[in-house]
Amino acid sequence: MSNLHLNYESLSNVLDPVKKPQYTPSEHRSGIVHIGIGAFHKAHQAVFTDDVLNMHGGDWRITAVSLRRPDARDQLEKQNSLYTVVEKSDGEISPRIIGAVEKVLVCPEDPQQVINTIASTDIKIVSLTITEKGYCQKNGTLDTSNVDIAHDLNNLSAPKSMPGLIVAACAARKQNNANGFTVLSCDNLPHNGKITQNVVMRFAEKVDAELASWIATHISFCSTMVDRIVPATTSADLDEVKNLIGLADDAAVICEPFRQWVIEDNFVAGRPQWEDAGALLVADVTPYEDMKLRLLNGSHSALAYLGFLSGFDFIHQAIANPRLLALTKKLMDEDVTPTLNVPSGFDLDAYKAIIRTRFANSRVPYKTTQVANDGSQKLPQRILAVADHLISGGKQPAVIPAIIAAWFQFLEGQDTHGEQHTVNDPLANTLCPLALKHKANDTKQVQELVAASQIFPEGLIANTEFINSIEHYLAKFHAKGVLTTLAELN
Ligand code: CS2
Repeated sequence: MSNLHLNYESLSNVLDPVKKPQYTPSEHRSGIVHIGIGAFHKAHQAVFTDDVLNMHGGDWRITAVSLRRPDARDQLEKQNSLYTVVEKSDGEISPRIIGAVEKVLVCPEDPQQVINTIASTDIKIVSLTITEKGYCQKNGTLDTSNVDIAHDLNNLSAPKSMPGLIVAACAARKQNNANGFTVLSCDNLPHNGKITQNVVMRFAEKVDAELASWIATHISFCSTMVDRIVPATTSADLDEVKNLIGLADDAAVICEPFRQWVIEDNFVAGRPQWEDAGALLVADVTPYEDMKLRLLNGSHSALAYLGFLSGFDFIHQAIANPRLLALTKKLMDEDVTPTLNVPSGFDLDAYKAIIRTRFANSRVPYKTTQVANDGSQKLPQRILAVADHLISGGKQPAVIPAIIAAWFQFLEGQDTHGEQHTVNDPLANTLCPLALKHKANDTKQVQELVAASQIFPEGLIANTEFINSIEHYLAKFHAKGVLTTLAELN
């Protein structure tokens, strides 16, 4: 087996029947800067864009930016930024080489280069997958107590945050009398375009009122709903890819065949014809966002916490458990469905069933701990918004208190056998010591975590029945474990 890496030179050696770019990547320039080059971007937006390049060509390749680490650049640089995406499900393995990424820039190494790149009029779109916490927001607007924001307000030539980088690039673009661009948020937040606009505008207002007004007239912010299950790549995946393509690829990603992208169509400087690659361009993405965040991501988080506490390492194992499957169905049907505004003609039952089948795909193993990361950033839109909606309409949620109780127990950082696990969450230093300290007092643990997390809407905090129900589950989970408790519930 060759030790040669995938790159422009070795591309012709890629084994059949692996699909390759139908265009010559080096002949196409970047029209997009993408901030946050993780596995998800490589298997989602970059694939849609690669499809468009295959069909129509154009200067729509992607210059990716990493705001933190050099890893993605180091993997891709030696490969001329080519990499493999392998779609996997039972009975299907479909590898293809993606040529849409032109290069990766590492912001901390040369922030000015990144600013100048976005300031160039070649760039029509700046897209984002920076995870929920990358928005530096609180209640939908800029969190000025965030350390990166405080840093950037004083050091705009070397920004660390997304709002800082976009505002610095806009200042350079304005200086050049250049036109505007579109910011396209691709993270799992509701109204992600609006949130991006809010944080960028608040940041700009703090820097310079004239710049803020330039941004208001020249930059558009589009919301999108993105969907594809893309776990972190493992070294076993890389070995498999090497066999499939006949070359080494350190940047390969594995994903499910399913992909969906719903995009608010409000571009000020043009866009690739993503609709030809299957994207849905709409005036308002809200109904799609709500369905996806609450049904898919909400159930994913439920399976992550309850599944992890039941001893399951992977989501496909958790959903194979009849009690966890029953809870997931209850969450979807009884709690989430009444909160949705379903577009006419949309088959919601089929959508829910497909999500459960996707979770069961054991060929794309997704760790419960990966979904469990950053709960304080994910649960507000996935779970708490649903409970708030129901309770403000006078209805108690059927299973949401159990999911919150599982999150609280997860924050203790040790399982029922006393085995330790790491909690990755920006609020871990605040929440984990409290969870552990009050482990033996369920009432106190709930009170303290609800208060300290600052993510519970007022209506939930004030609803005694709801809070009591979280306590009730927590006490049972502590006493009997999750699966025994759920057996009694069903
Ligand atoms: C997951 C998502 O890790 C997580 O929080 O829920 O990454 C999920 O896999 C994607 O949103 C699917 O589109």
